Amino acid sequence: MKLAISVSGKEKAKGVESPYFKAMLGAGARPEELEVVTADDLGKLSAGNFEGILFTGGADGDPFFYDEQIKYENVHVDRSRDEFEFRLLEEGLKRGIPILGICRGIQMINVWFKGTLYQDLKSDTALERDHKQAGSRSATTHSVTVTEPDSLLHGLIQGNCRVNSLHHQAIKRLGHGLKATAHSEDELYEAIELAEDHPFFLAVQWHPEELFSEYPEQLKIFEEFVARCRDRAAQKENASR
Ligand SMILES: [Mn+2]
Repeated sequence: MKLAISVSGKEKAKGVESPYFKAMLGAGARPEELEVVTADDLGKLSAGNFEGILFTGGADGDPFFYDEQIKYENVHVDRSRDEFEFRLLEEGLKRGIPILGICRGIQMINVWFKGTLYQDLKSDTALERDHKQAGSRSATTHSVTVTEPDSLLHGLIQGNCRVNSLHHQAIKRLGHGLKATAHSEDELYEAIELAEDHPFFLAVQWHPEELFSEYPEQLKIFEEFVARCRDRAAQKENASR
């Protein structure tokens, strides 16, 4: 089994100390099953080489992709990473590869499905809560309610859970072909899934990789993802016999 973890260059430098890497190990993946990839791999990478793709946090998606100019000074983009991840996502969808998105991941997936983003929650909304919490990344600062009973997330987290919040952007208009499966108290989209069937397709706005060691329901997200990746690897193995 080979699983791609798409990260920023900064995250890649952390190597096995990356919380994303640790979360996948915590969920039962072996180190040799994980491949950390960045935009530098565009061109030599095919999603077909993987049984799963994890899109992680990082820079803001370029508003260019939802037909806007950058409106604020605190919007920092990385267009080459956007292009790289769109390519991976498109192929992953076509091939039915399990996909998990985190933070930037949920945002870039929504943009790929022709959705839009709030470029900066403080400037674009009147929300009282600051979704970019100060202090520890593993502190939980708001709750999330699973609002769609017919969803993958409902099988993992029934009702609601406490999450961390490390984002200044968020989904504004939901993309076509997606369904929202969880919301914050102040009505932001905090989780999305594909409207149609897929082996595993989930993206969340919070950072479960900072919470999994303390909160079992957050670990379940990674365990379910790894299990579906293993299913896919087994199917491929059978097909090649
Ligand atoms: Mn939040």
